[in-house]
Amino acid sequence: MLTNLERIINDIETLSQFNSTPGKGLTRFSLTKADRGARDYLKGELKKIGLKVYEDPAGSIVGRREGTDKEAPVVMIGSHFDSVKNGGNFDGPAGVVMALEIMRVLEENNVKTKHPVEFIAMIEEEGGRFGSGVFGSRAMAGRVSYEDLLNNKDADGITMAEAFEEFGFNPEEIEKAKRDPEKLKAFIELHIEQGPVLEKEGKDVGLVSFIVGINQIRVKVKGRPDHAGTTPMDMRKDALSSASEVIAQIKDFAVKAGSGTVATVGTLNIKPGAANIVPEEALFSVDIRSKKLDCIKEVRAKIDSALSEIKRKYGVEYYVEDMLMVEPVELSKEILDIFKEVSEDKGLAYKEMISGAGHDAMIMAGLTDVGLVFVPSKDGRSHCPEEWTDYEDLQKGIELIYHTVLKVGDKK
Ligand code: HGY
Ligand code: MN
Ligand code: MN
Repeated sequence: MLTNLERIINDIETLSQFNSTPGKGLTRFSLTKADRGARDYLKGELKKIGLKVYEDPAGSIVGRREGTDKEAPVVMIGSHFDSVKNGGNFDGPAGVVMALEIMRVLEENNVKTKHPVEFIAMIEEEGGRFGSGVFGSRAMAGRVSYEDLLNNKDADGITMAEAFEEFGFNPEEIEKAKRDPEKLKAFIELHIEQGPVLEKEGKDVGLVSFIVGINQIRVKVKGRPDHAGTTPMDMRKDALSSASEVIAQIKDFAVKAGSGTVATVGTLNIKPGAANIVPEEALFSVDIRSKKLDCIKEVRAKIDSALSEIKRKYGVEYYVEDMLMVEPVELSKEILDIFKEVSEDKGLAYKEMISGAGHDAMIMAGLTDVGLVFVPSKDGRSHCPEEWTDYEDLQKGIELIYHTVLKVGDKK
């Protein structure tokens, strides 16, 4: 192996220290103190390698290594370095450490590639703080506006624009994060599988051919606050009771849509939130995913009609905000074939897979050729403190991508 296992372990373990909830899994929301610590570590490591290091207007960290042809489009490698709340140490950082270690090995071996190679560590992929997922990649795709930064707020009501300014970035420059597709040769990501398949089948790596589409919405049902004791049941506009009638049907909508469609209500907040007040507001999220766009649209349409039904029956109002809509996407067949060729050459057991999780790769596929490699997750667990990937498995995935970069980057 050309990569260094000790460095890989040290990178993951160092990054996991930059955490707002030590002892309760990893929480590293974007543009926070925990972000700052991870960011400084990564920039320091990139500078040690001698790369040109900067942050793009979206706050993603870039480390650029020139190719023999300075004008050639870039091979970009990386992932995200934010996390979910109380998550694990590998979701995102596994791909960031892949890129960091590959940059080190390219330099150590004085490898000359025709194409420049760029390390990228993106922010706010999870949308954990501002509810706007795959943010770093969407900014590169030109799908984030200054207005979005003014509208996206965290739980304390801080807008993304305010957080940008506080962190030292200019939110009004966001649209300059857009990348010219002509200047991109490929984007290659490594990610933990976040499911049980690779471990169960004893495979070293998953080679992703397709990523499901995702529609994430926020729903607000607005009723009327009343006294819980004196208001007769037929005179209430109970936001929670009526929202519950919609939420209770969502599982069925997904099952009936078929094709492995899934739908999840992951958050639910009540206002004003007291035992003796009829709820005025119920705010909940719905995350709808499918490999078929029509199935996503079907579930969404049924949710909309269920909402209009509770309005008719109970006189409540409702508002639906689209937080994310990404279509299902097929990844590059050419890069997939290189992954297979290298896996066979290096004796890696691989499985071609569809990803049920969303990744920056699905956005980057709208800009350039994209490859995505999964490494096994212990017990298939992720988005929880138990998330784990054996370091030797992570190293195998990194080696696969290293040799792929040499081919895609046209090693001289
Ligand atoms: O939600 C996802 O699938 C990813 O973890 N952001
Ligand atoms: Mn995740
Ligand atoms: Mn992730």
